[in-house]
Amino acid sequence: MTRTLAGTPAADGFRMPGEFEPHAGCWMLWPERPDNWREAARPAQLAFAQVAAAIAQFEPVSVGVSGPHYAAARALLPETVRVVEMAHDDAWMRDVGPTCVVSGRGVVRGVDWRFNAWGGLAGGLYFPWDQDDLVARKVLEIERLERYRAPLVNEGGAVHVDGEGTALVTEECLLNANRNPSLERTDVERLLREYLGVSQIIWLGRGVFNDETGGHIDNLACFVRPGEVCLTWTDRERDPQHASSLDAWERLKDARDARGRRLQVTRLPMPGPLTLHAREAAGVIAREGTRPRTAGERLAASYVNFYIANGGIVMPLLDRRTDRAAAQRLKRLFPDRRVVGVPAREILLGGGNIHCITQQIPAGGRGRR
Ligand code: KQY
Repeated sequence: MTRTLAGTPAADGFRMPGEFEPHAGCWMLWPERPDNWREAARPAQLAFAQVAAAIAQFEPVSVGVSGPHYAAARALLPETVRVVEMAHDDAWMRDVGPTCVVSGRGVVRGVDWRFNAWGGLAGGLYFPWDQDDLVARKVLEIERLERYRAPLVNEGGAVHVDGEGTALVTEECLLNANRNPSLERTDVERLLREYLGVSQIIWLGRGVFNDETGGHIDNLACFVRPGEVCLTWTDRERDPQHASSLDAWERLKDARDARGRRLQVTRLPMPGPLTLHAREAAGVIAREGTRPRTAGERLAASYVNFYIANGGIVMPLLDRRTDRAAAQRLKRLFPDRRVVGVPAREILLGGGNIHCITQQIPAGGRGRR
């Protein structure tokens, strides 16, 4: 059994590295729920398999799959991908997996946040979520990494860092009463400092319109490198996203990072607007206690929801009208990485995208433990 540590990462000299720092590998989960994924999750499984194959070109990939789905997943995933039997409630490894931190000597440890399915019984997306809440611990056991159990309801998709002391978060998510009702902003900030090893927290307001996570930062904005952020954007002033992106832009332009730098901000135009088609909604089996899927509803589509791999960017393809421009902008932002697009509408239909279904394990140094 890997040890659960009593202290905090910051006190022990650990920090969360930026996603653009080297990885030991990437973890994913297998989509299975017929009340979230249409047609018994088969189209989503094909999309997840393509994401795993794309990332596996750059770094080792492991996928957690429930026992009944193991054989089918193994058959769909490339041989280079490790498939591990692992119970889970849904397939969002970014949120239920560990947020890893590293020390100056290259030791890697994991933070295991409390998970309540993005809002618990007051607006959460399903019940129960107890298997999801065990996933981070299981991944850390398999990776033989020591664990901090953080006293905060949080998800990996709710935080981005620059690896140099700055975190980017949204008020919509982290101050939502359905996560940590007893905590004030200052309490949340203290816990982020302690568990991410950051000293500066940049608060944006609302996330992407109709994002069922309650405004995750990873759909709205991310660090490209220290000092540089990309932000989902629309020029359409009547679009319900416009005001939130404009507010984020203004806050980012006013902000200073932990090293006192101003941020360079690049706008990444959104696809669409995209909406749920009737035949897509009809393929999801409605169940009490899970979020219903309604034809015509706006999808929280964003190109910011990409994964940074070792030497690569794996980005969602969402709209033929805008995919190429988004890929070109990402190529300019990441000139030293190969940009690979994966058709991702099926992932979007489940409520997130490529960043949300992946979680990196940092490379750390030689002494990983
Ligand atoms: O985007 C994410 N990080 C998670 C989305 C959860 C959607 C569940 N239906």
